[in-house]
Amino acid sequence: MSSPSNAAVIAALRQLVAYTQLEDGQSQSFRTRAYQKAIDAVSVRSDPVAELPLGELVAIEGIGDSTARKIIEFAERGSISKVERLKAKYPASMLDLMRIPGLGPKTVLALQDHLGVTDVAGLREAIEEEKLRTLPGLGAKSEKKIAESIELLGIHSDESRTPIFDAMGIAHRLIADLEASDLVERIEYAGSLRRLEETIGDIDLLVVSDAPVEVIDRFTGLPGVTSVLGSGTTKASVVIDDQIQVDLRVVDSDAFGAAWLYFTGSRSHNIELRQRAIGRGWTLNEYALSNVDTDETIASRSEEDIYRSLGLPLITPEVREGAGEVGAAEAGRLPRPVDIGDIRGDLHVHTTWSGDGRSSMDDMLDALTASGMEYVALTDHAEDLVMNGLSRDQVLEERAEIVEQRASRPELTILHGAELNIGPEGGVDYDPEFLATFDFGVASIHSHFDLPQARQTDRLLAAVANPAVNVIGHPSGRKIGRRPGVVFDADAVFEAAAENGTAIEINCHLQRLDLAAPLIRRAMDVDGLLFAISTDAHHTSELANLRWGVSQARKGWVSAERVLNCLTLAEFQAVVGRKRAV
Ligand code: DGT
Ligand code: CA
Ligand code: CA
Ligand code: ZN
Repeated sequence: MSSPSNAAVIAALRQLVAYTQLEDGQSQSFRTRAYQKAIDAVSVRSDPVAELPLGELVAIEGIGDSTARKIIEFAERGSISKVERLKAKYPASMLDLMRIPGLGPKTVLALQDHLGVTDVAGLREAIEEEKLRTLPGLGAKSEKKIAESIELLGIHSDESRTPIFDAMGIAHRLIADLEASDLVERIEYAGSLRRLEETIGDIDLLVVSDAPVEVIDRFTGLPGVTSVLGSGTTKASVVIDDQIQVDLRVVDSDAFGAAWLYFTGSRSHNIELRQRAIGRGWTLNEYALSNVDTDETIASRSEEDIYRSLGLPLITPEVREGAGEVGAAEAGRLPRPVDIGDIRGDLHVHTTWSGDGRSSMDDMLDALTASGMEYVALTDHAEDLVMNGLSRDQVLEERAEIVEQRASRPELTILHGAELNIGPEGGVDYDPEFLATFDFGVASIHSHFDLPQARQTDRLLAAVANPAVNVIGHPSGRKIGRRPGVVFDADAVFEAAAENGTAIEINCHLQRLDLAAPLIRRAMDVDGLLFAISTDAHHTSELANLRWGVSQARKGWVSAERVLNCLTLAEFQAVVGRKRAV
């Protein structure tokens, strides 16, 4: 039995954080911070930490003695006894409750203590019976707000879909666990996850293997499997962490392309492809594209082969929505998909200068250089974010460090930027003279999500017109599955952005993916509008999120010419300089 992957260790530590929040009755404590530090530390390592002895584990910076012991426990037993103990006290459905905006650990505990409510169905009932308002610290107003969050987010008791951030984490962990055995020749995810949908019904995995029965055996016995819904000789369905269903199929390597295409969907994209096949006297199914009369296989090994045989270029999974992409591809109107290799800089990055940054500037710059970036805008929070923002004195101190860093890093162009906070009236931090001393500005919404649409629009328009603002960061402020984000007049904001030379961010974090894909497509229709695909990393491990932003850009049919950070350094500097000279 091989030891658990780092992804599995991270998942176990995340669960430990959630249950500890419940135990402590608060979102942050010294213990949760210690676990979080350990998660960060594990997430940047390539060697499996579960194989290390205690002495080597505690020698890793960020992993303390108590957390190291829990990792060892997990490696040896497949679970952490503290989590097992807390699971008996707090049903897993209480973790779902903690994700609802307005419900912190304290309130979730009060729900259990005072009302016996431990899941979303019970919460809905309590709201209907106006019982929520009787809890300490809550009232009729907060009861109403929580009811609205449940409606807006479409949180249902049974048929709930999982936010992509959570589903992607689980999928990667399962893939790592299965790859750790020698049974798997190839493993890929398909379905809505591969299409980068915002929420996922179930995870679909495809495996190529000479030993299908053993693969199924191993899959249904993995840590985290809370029930096995069905299992045969080439496929199985399980539930992971009481949270999401995972379907796994073992397929023939000769038919891999056909299977991957079929199970990636979407259904309507597949229907269009099948109709094209039928038009040529062929059939397309999960095994092959083949000739009906002769039964001869035309293509099946790779998706590319199948598309080519159908007279089409490879259509990237993100756009397979049956929304006109097949016709556009045929007519050559589908843009060449943005590739991660097209990205030359990261324009939204935090360091420990921000109160919530978790990697030093030095570590961040090392990691950016290692990932091949030519330029970066360091954008620590500005003073209006009370806990995390930098005072003017701190800004100047940070600038001095940047000047030093530039001297020793000729290969990387470092801009001193700031992440400004857009206030309720559209104003931002500092004053115009001080703002002009920065090289770059990202402005984003962090509060006042409830204002009416017209005021949100005005707020964004003011930020777009501000000469110190080069990019509007995570424009809606949404968190998928948790917070809906502000509603604004998108056409007005996009047109103003194009006119002012202000780019619109595509935030790479899977909890954000902000702008949403339908809005990106609308923004693509506005001539001259540029996007910024930015990680908003608070730790070096989050720089790898770049791939999700690139994927989101593809989903919005974005071409590289329309991306500010795909421009050469000289072009990029010209665009930034034009805006700041206003
Ligand atoms: P989800 O799981 O609800 O987030 O969405 P999908 O798209 O992952 O749907 P799922 O898991 O039911 O099926 C995965 C893909 O497999 C789906 O996008 C298309 C394909 N597929 C599955 N069953 C059928 C079917 O009965 N007919 C067709 N045409 N395609 C199917
Ligand atoms: Ca699925
Ligand atoms: Ca499925
Ligand atoms: Zn940020």
